[in-house]
Amino acid sequence: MNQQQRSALLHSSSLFPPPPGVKLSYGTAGFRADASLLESTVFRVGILAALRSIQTGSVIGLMITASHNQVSDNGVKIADPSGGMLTQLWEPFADAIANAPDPNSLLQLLDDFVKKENITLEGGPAARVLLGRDTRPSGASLVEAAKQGITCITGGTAIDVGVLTTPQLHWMVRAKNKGVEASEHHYYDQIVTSFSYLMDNIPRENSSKDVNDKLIVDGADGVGGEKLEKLKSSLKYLSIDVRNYGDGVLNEGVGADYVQKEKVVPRGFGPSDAGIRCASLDGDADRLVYFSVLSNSNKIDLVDGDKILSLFALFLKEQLRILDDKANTSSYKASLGVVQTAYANGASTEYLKQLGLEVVLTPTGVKYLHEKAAEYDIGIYFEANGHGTILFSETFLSWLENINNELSSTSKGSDQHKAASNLLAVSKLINQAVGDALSGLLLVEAILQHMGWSIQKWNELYQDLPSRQLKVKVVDRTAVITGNAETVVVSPVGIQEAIDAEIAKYTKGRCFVRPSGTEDVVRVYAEASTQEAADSLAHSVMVIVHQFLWF
Ligand code: G16
Repeated sequence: MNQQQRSALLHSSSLFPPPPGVKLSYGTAGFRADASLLESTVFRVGILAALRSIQTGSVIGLMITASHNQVSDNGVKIADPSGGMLTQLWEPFADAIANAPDPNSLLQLLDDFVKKENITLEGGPAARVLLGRDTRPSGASLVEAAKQGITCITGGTAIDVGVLTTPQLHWMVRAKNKGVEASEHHYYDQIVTSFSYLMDNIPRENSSKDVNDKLIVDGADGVGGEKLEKLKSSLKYLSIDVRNYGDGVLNEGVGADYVQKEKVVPRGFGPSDAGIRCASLDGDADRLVYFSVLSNSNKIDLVDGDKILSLFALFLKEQLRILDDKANTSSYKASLGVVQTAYANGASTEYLKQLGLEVVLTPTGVKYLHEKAAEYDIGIYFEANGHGTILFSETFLSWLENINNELSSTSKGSDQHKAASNLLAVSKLINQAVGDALSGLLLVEAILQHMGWSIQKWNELYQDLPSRQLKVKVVDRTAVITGNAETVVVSPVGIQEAIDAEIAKYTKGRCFVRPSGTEDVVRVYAEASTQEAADSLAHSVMVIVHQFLWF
């Protein structure tokens, strides 16, 4: 690192002192905290993004969002060249620089890292970072801090793409690095075109069945609702009523996280919506759940990420089966795998296994699920909270393109041709970079129309086991260390035995605890044969967590 670069780093970082006594960690999805604590962290993540861009010779993304968290929080995360999450190999360095106490120690860390990673700061490619934010009021000033971080690396360019959903930013990073058009307009163009294509391919006999074109969407008073309100007029065959698209407080009594955890209607919904298909996005539109309002009540029938996954799996499996029936093409046995976390309802995992699918569990966090799903030709991953997508391997996609071309000339319009083109359309509609509520919603809608299914019929695929999730405030959540895809607690010693003894009291009892990576709490998840039992198991385990961790 030359003297000019050192001075620039020392000078700029002195303008962004870290808040005293605060220790931050990159967590499940980047750094998250009260927005007032984040300027220094975001500035430093700007530097990190610039270094990552130089090292990879690619465009990197930096997103300012705290997604489902309350509006006073904010956060920052990096999108790698593929559009996926920052490589986990860089997370310890992200933690180290975020917590460096002063400009000199920050400079020392950067100097060592640049040498260790062979990052060429002079004469190599210049850093290019796409910078997006959600609608949080604190976002604009944090974007300025990020710009300072990016540009204090010599030659670094920050490209401010404004207010976007998190998945849109990830999509743009991926598109830019593939050398294709990458604006927000191109994102809409791609999803609207592939959605229309799937809708046009619907078997006629299904078009007038139980499913209608009306959908009500809760936008969480965030960026997703705002974007969908603009997008909806370009969607043929679908009539969308968007509620909560910006007038109320972000994520307060609204949004996918609220609906999934509380299992009640979000603000602005009520008994008059009973029976209608409804969906809810989270604050930055990377999660999606569906629900229907129960008559004369504020309760809902929740259709969560597990059921979205099951719907996608059924549809894709069917398209592969139809394609497989074709005898006169070079066959390709595509591997289809499903990835879930410990939060997946036990009934969903059993259902997916009964379909003959390979189901794998990973720890919570898209970064883990995505990595696993990428091992298949078609990897479907979903968290119960509605975060997920479908990944297609390059090898499978190029085989599919060839078969589709061949079928288009030999048997255009045949079932096999439609199956091949449906699969291609799904791969273009669904975000290949990260879970995306907008494109996920369009795929759900297209598949329901294909099946001719109402939301009630979809929900009957299997019966969820009753479950309960609780948050427990403790002194230090990092004291909880888990293993085996977060299904057991390794430390503090003795807590797992106490939890197991509690679980043994319940029919179909299952329970686990883990530290949240986005909020300062320990999460408890319990499942049992009745709602009362699930509630009681969750509460008993909450008491155990307090006993072991409130010291
Ligand atoms: C983020 C992650 C998700 C994770 C969620 C909750 O979602 O992207 O993978 O499930 O946090 O994580 P935790 O339980 O560790 O707090 P989002 O929508 O907030 O970005």
